[in-house]
Amino acid sequence: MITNQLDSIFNSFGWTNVQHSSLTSGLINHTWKIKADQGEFILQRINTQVFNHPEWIDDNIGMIAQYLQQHTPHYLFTTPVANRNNLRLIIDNELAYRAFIFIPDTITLTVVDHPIQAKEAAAQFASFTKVLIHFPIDQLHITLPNFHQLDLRYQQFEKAIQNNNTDRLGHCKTLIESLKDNVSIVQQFKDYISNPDAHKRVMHHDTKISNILFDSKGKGLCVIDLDTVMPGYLFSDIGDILRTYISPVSEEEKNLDKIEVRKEILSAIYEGYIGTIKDSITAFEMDHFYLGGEILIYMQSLRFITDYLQNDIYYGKKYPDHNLVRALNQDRLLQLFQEAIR
Ligand code: GN1
Ligand code: MG
Repeated sequence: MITNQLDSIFNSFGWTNVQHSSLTSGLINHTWKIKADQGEFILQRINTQVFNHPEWIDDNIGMIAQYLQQHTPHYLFTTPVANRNNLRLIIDNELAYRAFIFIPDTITLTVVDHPIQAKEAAAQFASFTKVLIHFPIDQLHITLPNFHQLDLRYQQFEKAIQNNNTDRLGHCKTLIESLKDNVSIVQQFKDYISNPDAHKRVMHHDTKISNILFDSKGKGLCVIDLDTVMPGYLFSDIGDILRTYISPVSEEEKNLDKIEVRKEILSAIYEGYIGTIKDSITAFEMDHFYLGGEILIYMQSLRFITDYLQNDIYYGKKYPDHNLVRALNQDRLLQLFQEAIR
């Protein structure tokens, strides 16, 4: 069924003799590597339940591509390719697709196992925001409203507890207490975004290591997966880098004893990110580097447990308590992170 659907997409791009393989590690969208007579491509299907306006993603990327072309033409930026009808976004059966040219001799990583990788990736996300520091930000669409709005995520968590429409509440009492104990992070978030020295900037909002292309020597080349590119604050990208790079195991790990904060990775992230962007940001933004980590790790635990209490309506799951495990994992990471930065 999916293959048939993809056939019509392949056809719309005019690709012949297509071989495709699944690449995704994300929870929301799906990605394939394509080999065809016409070349090698990356094909992505956008989850339109999450992104209600996929055309906004396309608009944003188009505006940014044009701006970069004018101001920093040497900056490597991957723009979707047009199909035979000259469309970069193809809607088929209520699903949205787009394709990128595959840049040869590049690789992506799924885990950080060396500080150099963390530094390179952090530097790439920082340079993305830096080359767009004077971009007229109000022109960008908000592709996901309130995406990293921690106060709202907290309200959703409280509502899920109140509604209690599953028999799952009893499974997460201790976790819920621990999350409530950390509620002061919500106030710190509010103080951050209302501070005049925290500026709205063009942020990526999904900075996991697999969203960086590396060359064969391990040098970071560019950022990819631009669906969540929209106005935001530095804490978002810094925080999600910290959240997803510092531990040797990911949010999927069930054995919480394997979660760790690797100090050498922490320093590498700071060097890579701040080293790249320091001349373009405020002292306030720099000083709140680690708060970003607390906000994003905390928010992720809230989002996973909220989804668990709502019967897994948002994140995919592979086993019944999957979202509970993810939430517990992130809560442990938060605790270890707080110990590491104090
Ligand atoms: C989702 O699909 P993926 O993995 O790129 C989510 C992120 C979460 C992440 C947790 C649009 O991203 O915010 O941090 O899962 N993206 C959206 O794994 O909700
Ligand atoms: Mg993504």
